Amino acid sequence: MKQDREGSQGEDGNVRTGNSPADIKQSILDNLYFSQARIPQTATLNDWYMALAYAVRDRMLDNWLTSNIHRGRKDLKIVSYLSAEFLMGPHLGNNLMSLGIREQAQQAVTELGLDMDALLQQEAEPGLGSGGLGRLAACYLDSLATLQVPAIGYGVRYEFGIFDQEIRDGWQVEKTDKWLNLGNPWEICRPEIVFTVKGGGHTEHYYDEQGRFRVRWAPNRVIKGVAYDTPVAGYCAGMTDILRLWKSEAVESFDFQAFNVGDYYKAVDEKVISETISKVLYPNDEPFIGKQLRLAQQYFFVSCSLQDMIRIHFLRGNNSLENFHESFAVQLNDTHPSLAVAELMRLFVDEHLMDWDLAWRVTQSTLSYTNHTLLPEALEKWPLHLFASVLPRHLEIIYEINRRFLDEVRRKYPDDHQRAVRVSLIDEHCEKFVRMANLACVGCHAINGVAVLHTMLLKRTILRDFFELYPERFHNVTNGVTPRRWIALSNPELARLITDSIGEGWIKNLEKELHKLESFARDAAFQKDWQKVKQKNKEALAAVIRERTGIVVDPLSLFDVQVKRFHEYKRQHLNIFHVITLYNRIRNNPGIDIEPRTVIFGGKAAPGYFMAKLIIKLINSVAEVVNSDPVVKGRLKVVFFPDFNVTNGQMIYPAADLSEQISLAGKEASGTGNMKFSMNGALTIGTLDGANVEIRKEVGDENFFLFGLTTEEVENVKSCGCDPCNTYESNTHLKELIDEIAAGAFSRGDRNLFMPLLDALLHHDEYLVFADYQSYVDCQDQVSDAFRDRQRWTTMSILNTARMGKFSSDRSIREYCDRIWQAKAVTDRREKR
Ligand code: NBG
Repeated sequence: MKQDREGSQGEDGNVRTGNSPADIKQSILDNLYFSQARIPQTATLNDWYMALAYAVRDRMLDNWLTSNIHRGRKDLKIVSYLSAEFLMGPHLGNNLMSLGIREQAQQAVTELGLDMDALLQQEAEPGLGSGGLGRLAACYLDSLATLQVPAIGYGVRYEFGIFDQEIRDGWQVEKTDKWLNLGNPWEICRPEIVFTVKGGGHTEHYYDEQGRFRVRWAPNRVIKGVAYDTPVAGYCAGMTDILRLWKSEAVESFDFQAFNVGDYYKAVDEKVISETISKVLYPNDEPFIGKQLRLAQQYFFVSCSLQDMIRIHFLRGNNSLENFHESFAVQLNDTHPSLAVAELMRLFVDEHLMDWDLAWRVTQSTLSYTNHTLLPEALEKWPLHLFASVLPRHLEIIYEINRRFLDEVRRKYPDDHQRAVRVSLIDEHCEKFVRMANLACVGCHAINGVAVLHTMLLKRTILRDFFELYPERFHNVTNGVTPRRWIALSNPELARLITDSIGEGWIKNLEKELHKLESFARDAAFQKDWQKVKQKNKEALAAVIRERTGIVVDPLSLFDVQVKRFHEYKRQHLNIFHVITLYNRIRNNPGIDIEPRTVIFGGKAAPGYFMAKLIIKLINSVAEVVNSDPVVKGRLKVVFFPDFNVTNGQMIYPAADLSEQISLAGKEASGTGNMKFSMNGALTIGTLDGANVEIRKEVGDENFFLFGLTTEEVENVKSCGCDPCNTYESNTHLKELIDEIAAGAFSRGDRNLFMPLLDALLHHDEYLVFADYQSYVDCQDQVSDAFRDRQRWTTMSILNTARMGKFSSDRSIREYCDRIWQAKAVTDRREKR
């Protein structure tokens, strides 16, 4: 073994960080020996994965430490992205790519007799997020690092991330995600970067020796947050940013007083309770659930993060906090971290004795807020009594902010009492609540929506009063996704084809370069290559579908895909109704010539969201019937792909022909899956909702399948109080399929199973599934027609990819930097250690 380890020196002589295959190979062996304490003869696959991961991490450290020097520079603003979720996806493949050592590592691994794919699959996905908002945060970190902007992502190191989804008897079953079980080689624990966080108790008011009014918060518990850093390497950039996640721990492992009197169990209690705070991610995305632990979690990571920023601010040589906003631009990813408004005020005023007015100016200049939802029920508001019991001091601060704010509102609108009631930080309708979006709007200098339509609707609906008060604070920054993970990494064949045609500039400059593909859209040879890539991706997905679900699908059929969280507003049920419609057509006319389709669904439902889970059950029930009915003859298949996550997404997006973006207009803030599909050459069937509007504008109306009511039409339908029963009665195909479900055609005769869903549709149809049904089905027929003409389809597909440059997260981050953060990239030459 010793020989193995010492082996040959790499070409550039630096085994620890050199990039030659020989260096990397040696480094893997060294790490296997010194970090995993294993020799090759006894190493498990996981040992090898860990050894490779450490070898890669070693190569990231040089840039990381250099970047730390930049973060220490007073003249450079650091972007702090505060987010309760970071859905990073597996690191290994992405880091190999960012460092530009994929091929060398491949060679090293092969020489060691290992299989790179198996090693990549060994990595447990860090699922520290539940959907779009968390994944957006991850894309933004990638772009910040690639654009060389000094940044820190701050969040929670959940011990259990988003649950793993299994399907049993057609139902979703949640399994605990144990992503840390086999160790996490990417994080570095910083036991010395630790902060205490108080909770509960009461406040005491007093005057200090200098006669100043002061407030002391006497908490009834204190925990500490320990920093865990994960490096985020920019793509072929000198910058490595940091994801800093906080783990909660007991201040003392044992309560010695309790221990001494013999109550061993009570002594350990404290430790257990403290560690609960960062235990588990709340798996809901849209509807707000007011759980005390969640409030404690939010406060925990906000407080640790702000204390850390203040530490760094002083480390940079500042001696006052007056210019804190020149050190940090802090972005609040939705209202989950909006306690930052009150906490920063508390830290400034109570802990650092700053004058209130100055503290308020600095707080506002530092913070900005992104809204991610238009659903009123998703807006966070905490019951006042609960808030007071966890954060008594913050409630006082919020009252003071509110007093001053409402004075200002009343000065501006002296006779408009109702307006003051609406914008107040406290909802006093019956039970009292603290309104977190209002707190964010008042305490931030910038507020943004995540797509043009979304921002427009924010100004017109849920944030209208704030728009009228502070129009200058409102911005739109349309979301984007990173082309590194979502094209280069997940679709390597397509990436190669693009690079062969237009060079590799697109990877870092999607907006300027990708459109060059347009000139190949009608080129016969290029089209063939393009089709080949898609075909290969579809075959690969078909193999995985077979392995995971047992369902055999035809890779030549149209892959019609809807993957996203399950929610009624996203209308997965509309999609399955279309499937039933196709099925009925086949049964009514068995010889019918229809374009073969494979309809693929994927996504998780919040564990407590009954209706979403019932829709999953319906999809699986329809799948069971359709897939086994001989009359269908392979023309239609339905697949529920279990456990949709980043890893699976990387396989699914590249294999899609058709992207389903069918939310009710006015409900989806932006969507980002829509971008990933289109970049990978899928055509979209979609409503005028979220970023679909902008995608359609970019790719061209003729390359987008549009259907459904517009936001204005939705408002009209809603205000006319139309009865969904009328639509049901008057549309024979719709009536037929609803009656079939009701009769138990997909539930082995059980007429009760889907009743709650059908009742909701027939009596309220909140998300206008019935109203959009016919338009959707007609549009799907156009899709089928278009797909018959492969040449035309391929042209449309190429044009979709070619025109998606705008939706790179690099563009979004540039906009945030210029318009909101006033942050700059590190442009000067790299300083060496
Ligand atoms: C989601 C929206 C999506 C949007 C992402 C990222 C939440 C609360 N909102 O439409 O539903 O794309 O945020 O902005 O997760």
